[in-house]
Amino acid sequence: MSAPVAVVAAGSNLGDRVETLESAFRELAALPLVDHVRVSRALETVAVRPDGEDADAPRYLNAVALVRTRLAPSVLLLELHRIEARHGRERRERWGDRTLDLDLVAWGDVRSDDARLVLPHPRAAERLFVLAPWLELDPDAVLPRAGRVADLVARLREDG
Ligand code: PH2
Ligand code: MG
Ligand code: MG
Repeated sequence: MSAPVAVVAAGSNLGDRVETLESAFRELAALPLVDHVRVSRALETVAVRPDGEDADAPRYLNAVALVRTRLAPSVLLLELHRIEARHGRERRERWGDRTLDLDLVAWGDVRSDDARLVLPHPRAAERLFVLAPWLELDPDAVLPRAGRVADLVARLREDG
């Protein structure tokens, strides 16, 4: 049986965003027990803050990687945090500007309500900057708990 697919969303709105995303995905692909990585195109997006879109903030580049891996979700998350740290990620304010954010959006169809790792990512269903690049890589993608990614994208585009 082939290894499960994890969905990793990347975002950067500080520094050399293209170089940061490319190098983060290279590091992801080089992890042990990661067999195969497919990366979407990068989208330029307006920063979302806790109180809505902020057109004055530096814009993000967002992309998604589909990762075939036998790393357990908690181990993969730890590795994502290590890659973020190597790219100078600082955690000061919630949803503040950052050199690199790597979120584990889904790991196979696993559902988890563990405080350290909620799966799927609790806000993924509302985020076009996660769902649109994911859909590009997999037109049949399903976000557990929320439904078909194609339907979620269509709904967000209608509302948006
Ligand atoms: N990530 C956030 C908060 N806001 N906005 C955009 N456009 N892209 C992001 O990746 C993003 C965000 C928290 O992780
Ligand atoms: Mg995030
Ligand atoms: Mg994050």
